[in-house]
Order: sequence, then structure tokens, then C-alpha cells
Amino acid sequence: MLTATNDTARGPLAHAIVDTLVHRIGKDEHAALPHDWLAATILTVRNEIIERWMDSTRAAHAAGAKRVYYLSLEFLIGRLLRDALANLARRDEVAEALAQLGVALPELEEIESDAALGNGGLGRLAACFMESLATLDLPAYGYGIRYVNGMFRQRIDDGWQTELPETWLAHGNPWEFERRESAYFVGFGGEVIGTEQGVVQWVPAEAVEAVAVDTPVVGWRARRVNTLRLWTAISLDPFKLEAFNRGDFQGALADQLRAETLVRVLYPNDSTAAGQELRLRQEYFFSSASIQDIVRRHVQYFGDIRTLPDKAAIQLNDTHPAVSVAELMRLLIDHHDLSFDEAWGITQKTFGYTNHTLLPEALESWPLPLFERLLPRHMQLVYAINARLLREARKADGVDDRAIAAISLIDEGGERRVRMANLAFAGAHSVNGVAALHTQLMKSTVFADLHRLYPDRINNKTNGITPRRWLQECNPGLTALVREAIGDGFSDDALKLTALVPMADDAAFRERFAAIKRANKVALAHYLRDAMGLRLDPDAMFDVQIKRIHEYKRQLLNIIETVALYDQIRSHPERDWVPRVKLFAGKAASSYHNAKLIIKLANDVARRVNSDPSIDGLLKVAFVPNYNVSLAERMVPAADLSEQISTAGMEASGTGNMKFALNGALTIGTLDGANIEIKDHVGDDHIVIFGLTADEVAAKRADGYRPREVIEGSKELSQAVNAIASGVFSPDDANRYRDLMAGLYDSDWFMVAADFDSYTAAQRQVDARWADRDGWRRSTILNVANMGWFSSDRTIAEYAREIWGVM
Ligand code: T68
Repeated sequence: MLTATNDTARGPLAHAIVDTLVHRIGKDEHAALPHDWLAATILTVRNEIIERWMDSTRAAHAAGAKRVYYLSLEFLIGRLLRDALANLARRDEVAEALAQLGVALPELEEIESDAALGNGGLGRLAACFMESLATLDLPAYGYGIRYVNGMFRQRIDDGWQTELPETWLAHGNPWEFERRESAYFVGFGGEVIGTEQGVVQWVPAEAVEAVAVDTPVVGWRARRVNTLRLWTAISLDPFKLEAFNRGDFQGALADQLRAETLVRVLYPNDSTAAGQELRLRQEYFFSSASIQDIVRRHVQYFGDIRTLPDKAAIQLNDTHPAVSVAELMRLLIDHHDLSFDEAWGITQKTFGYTNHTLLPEALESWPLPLFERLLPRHMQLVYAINARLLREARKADGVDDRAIAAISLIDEGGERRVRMANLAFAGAHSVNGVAALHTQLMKSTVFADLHRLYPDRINNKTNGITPRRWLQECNPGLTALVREAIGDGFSDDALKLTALVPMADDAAFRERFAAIKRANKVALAHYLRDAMGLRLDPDAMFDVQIKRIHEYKRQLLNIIETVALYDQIRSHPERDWVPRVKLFAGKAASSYHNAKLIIKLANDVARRVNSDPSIDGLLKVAFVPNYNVSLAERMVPAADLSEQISTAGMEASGTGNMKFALNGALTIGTLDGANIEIKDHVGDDHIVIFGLTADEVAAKRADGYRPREVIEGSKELSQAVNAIASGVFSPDDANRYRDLMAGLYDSDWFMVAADFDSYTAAQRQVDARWADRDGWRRSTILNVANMGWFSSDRTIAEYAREIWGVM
């Protein structure tokens, strides 16, 4: 902290912050700790946001506007203060006021905890979308769960991942507003009874109360402030006095415990369906509360539930909220007395569904007995929807029994299960993929039969990222340079970044661009020195792979290539090697054995390589612990090379790929997900592509791929794999990687061996480009210039026009 200044130098904002500190936090300036200053600052800034917020809500109401509802079990929003100040254009002013109080704003920003209510790309996409919705002045609500513990904190102990609970609420959360008045009952279990009037009634065996907790989301230039409404759970009868008096202390608190458990923790699996009862309970809890809230608001504002699709667009972020389809049907039929057909028409017109993966293990399906026990009324409705769907299917040409089985909401192969993707598809008028290739593959694989039946339903909305957080806030140096070169227009319309194209040929601009990249690398190097004792040369190439650890993302390919490179450097020290720093970061799902082993391998390789004096520091390897949004904000601006090397056909889109390119890194990548569209925008000469295409991967798998032959046919690859397998990097446990490497020989589902030679060649091409300093800078400037299309403003505008009908 700076030293405090005297009272006379203080302006009104400084006085307001002190006033908040005293009257809201209950501390005086001398007793205040950094977290007290942070809370006082947020509460002061919040006042301005609240006024915009109420204006936004009133304006939407007065206009009778259609609202967008984004239902997502994950919102990976990260820190909020810097984002809010930037979008309010108040950062300098607040920094100045705090300086008058002897407090440094950057230090406060640094201690704000990350709201990590998401696993990875899917949750971060939801956060970017919320910001773009507000920026485009669209009335929208995000709906999710206020997890007490978000994504776990990762510690690396002796190279192994340890998971610790993330306590993001430890210092309270000054951004949120609890709305006790917006509360709904959510039932579970019990039975369905038919009354004499033919009315169906669900009598749940248990119920919790969902209570809304609202966070304002500020759009760029504070044009609009929308609401992120996260549900928390309380028990209806929190403390059973009668049980307590009997001495049954646990019984007295049992209901409360059950309610708290519902919202206790985010499931930390990405790309895998969780499959436990608690997960289905979470999904239904937040879906039911959200749908009840939407229906209540609609009826209150517009009177007639039949006009719901004109006034509400509900987007399902993956299948996690898909039970909402059945929940809306239930409310329309059982509570609003609509016929099944009328209810179905309204439901389909209201919902859109976004798919984020084709991986079979990620496609949610629930054992039918579990679904029926927990949600008996919804089970009946799923059967009724299915009957209607299959009736329609049988009427269509060329639909045979195999197609019927694939279309059905019930998977009958083995233990019967409810297929949530099919339910979401059937219940929505729009089903979208998140990049062009992914959408094509949806049509030809997972949804092929549904697509034949409803050929207009699947559409593409290529993902985007918000350029506020992912350029302006995380990379102020580059932002200032761009502003100086082309004016400020790009900050309202990212497509205007193309005005930078001619600057790529301007030698003086290239120098300044390179100096900013270097400064970002120096800053990251200092951070990593303090955080983990690493010493990095900022003039080496920073080669970065940061994302969830998953076999399909192929961190293993990168590590094996690193081992091969290490070997080459040792064998040929006389060659002109490009100094490289290989940085990895990412979390592994706690139950994902191979992913955890890959983290250990990265750390084992790092230890060996970094302590080998014979390579003279030409190669450094590091695994940076606890990857999260804040760490990404540091690493992305400092990267030279962006590793986007998934097995083609497996990464639906990727969004990290966009963040790096926008910040002036060159991409090495496969023709997968949005990499393909990035290549189309930045130009073939300004990206390094390698490896099999999605079609080639599929063909190879179908033809009986024999990785053993591939490995044995490549000297470099077999040497690297055998070194790892035989314990060169794990002398303390020589067998540690034996099975992992054997898996490459025997099956290699992710085509690591098949793509290895092509990847190595691409890496040497990267080295050659790096050696041409002007060429490298030209390419990376052209990346920045041509990445404007990947703004989430463009993505949201497409959703708004083509799916939601609100623009
Ligand atoms: C990601 N999916 C895709 N899933 O993998 C990525 N899954 O290609 C894409 O860019 C991104 O979505 C945004 O569209 C995920 O992040 C999960 O996190 C997840 C969580 C729970 C269950 C299944």
C-alpha cells in the first residue's frame, strides 16, 4: 500500500469510499485491511452500477421488450472489479481517489477472488456472452447456481495435482444482492396423482426453496446493466424444533444440510457427464427455479402465458438445463391448463439449445429409474413428448427401426436411460454448434437422424470472446498502441481492428509491437519467479498450452515433442536452436487418471530439462499451478506461440485459441474447431497448421490404425516414447509412465503417434519463422488485425437475429 495523504488532497470519490468503509464495513482508515478497502471500493462503484441497472430494467419493462434467458450450470466470470471499472470508464478516476487514500488500485484488483463457477470453455463462454449481451443493449438474464465452492484450487505437490476447495466467498461478496422475495419451491420425488377433474398433480416428497442472488453485469460503456441471477437453496423448515427438543440434533438440521448440499460445489468434470443423483438434482433445481421465475415475470408483465415465445427466448447452454423443457411443459399443462399440443408449440418456440461437444462420454443421459424416482411428473411428460416425436418420425420417409432407436428420447440399448441431448433437440426450435466444423459433425454424427427429420433446426454460431476482458483489460500496452495507430473505433467495433493491416508493413510499428510483447513477457517472468521460483529469459519464445487437461487436447503430444526436442538439442548442441520456454497450465478432473498422470509427466520432464546444464538454458519447461481466469489474463498477453493441437474433430470450438491470436501470438494447430475459421481470417501464411483432418482421423480409425507401426517407423518418436516409458524422467518410479506409453502403442485413440511427425515438422517451421524477426512480427500483427470477427459481440448479434429474434 502507498502511504496515506492528507485530507485536503481528497476529492469527493475518495470521501465516498471512506464513508463506505466506515458506515458499511465498520472500519476506520487506520484499521482497514486490504480486503476492507476492496469491499469499500466495490460498494462505492456499485452505487453507480445500480442506477444504470434499474434504468435498464425499467426501460425493458416500459418497452415491453422480449428478454433473453441464458440458462447455464456454469458462469466462469473471474474477477469483476477491473471489468466493471473498465466498462464504466471509471478506472483512472477510482485509481486516483484510492491513491489519495494511500491505496493502490492494482493491489486491490489483485486480491479480489476469482468467481470460478465453471470448468472451462463452456463456463467462460457464458461469461463472455453475458458481457456482450449487456454491451449490445439486449435485455437478458443469466441463470445459474451460486456454488459455495467453485472450481477447485489446484496445488502441485511433488509434481502431482492436489485438489483443494476454492473458498471464493471467504471475504463475502460485495457484488451480490440476495432477493429473498424472489424465491420458489422446487420439489423432488413423491408421486403423481390424478384428481377427479382429470387434473394431474405432482406431490413431491421433499422440497427446497430456491432464493435468487443477483449480480449486475455491466456492458461496455455501461450502455446497459443486466442481471446474472444465481440460485441458492434454503430448507423450508430449516430447524425442526420438535426434533431438536427430542435430542435429535442431526435430524433437526437434516433438511438444511440437504439444501446446502445442493449448491455446495460445482462438479469439476469437464467433457464428461457426472452421472450422480446430486448432479441431476442440481440441474433440476436451477432449471425449475429459472423457468418458474421466467413464467412468473411473463404473466406479471404480459398477462397471457400463450405469448411467452414472443417475449422470452430461453437458451440452453448444453444439456445441463435440458430438463427445463419438461419443466416448462409441466407448468404450462399442470398450472396453466394448456393442452399438451399447445404447450409443446410454446415450448419449442421458446427454447434454443447449444451443443458443445460430440464426445460420447459427455452426452448426458440419466438412468430411467433415477429420473423417474426424482422427477415422476417429468418422466410422464418425457414419455408423452417421445410418443409424439416417434409418431412424427414414423410418418417421415426412410425412417427405419435403427433411426427410430437413435431419435428416441429413451436409450433402450442396455439399461434404459433418458437422453438429454435428444430432449433438448426435440424441445427447441434451434439447435446450434459452436464452430463451423463442429456444426457439420453434429449433422453427420450425433444428430444425423434427428437432422434428417428436422433439417432446418441445426445451425452454426461460431464462438467468440469479449475483447474488453481479453484485449483491453488484460493487455493495456497493446491496446494503447492500437489506439494510437488506428484510433479508438475498434473498442466499439472489433472489426475495425483490420485498420491495423497496413501497420504490419511499418517497421517502426513492428518494433513497438514487439516491445510491448516483450514487456508482457517480462511481467509474466517476474510473476512466475515470485510465484514458483522460475527464471525465464524474456527473449526466448514463450510457447504456451493452457486449458483443461484432456487426452483429446493432447498435452501429451506437446510433452513428447518437448522430450524429442530436448534429445535433439543434447545431440546437436552446435545447431542454431531457438531458445524456448514451454509453459503448461490446466486442471485435471479429480477422477481422470491419465490427465493427472500427464500433469505429473509435465512436471517430471520440467525437472529434468531445467536442471540439465548441457542444454545451456535453450529449453525450459514449466507447469504453472492453479490455472484460472486471472492466470489466463497474465499468460495470454505474454505468449508467442499458442498451442491448439487437439485431435481433429474433437474440440468443438476452443476459445483460448481466439484469445491468443487476438493478443499477438502465432497459432500452431490442427484443422479443428474454430482453428479452421481463425486460419480463414488471419490467412494461411500467418498460422501453422499440421496433422490429420477430421475426415482423415475418422477414416484412419475405421481402417484399423496401427500406432505401433507408426511409432516404430519414427526414430525420434520411438526414442522419446521409450525414454518416457523406461523411466528416464521418473527415476524414482521407473514404471510410472509405462502404461501411459503402452496405450500409445496399442490403441492411441487420440492419434498422438499419427500426428507426431507432422507436429515436429510444424514446430521446426515455427523456429524458422521465429528466426525471421520481421516476418514473425508481421504475422502476429496480422493476427491481431484480423481477429475482430471473433468478438463475442458478433456471436451474440448472430444469436439475437437468427435464434432469439431480438435484434
Ligand atoms: C467446451 N466444453 C468445448 N465443457 O470443449 C470447447 N462439459 O471446444 C468450446 O469452445 C467450449 O465448450 C465453448 O463452446 C466445455 O467446456 C464443459 O466444461 C463441461 C462441463 C460439464 C460437463 C460437460
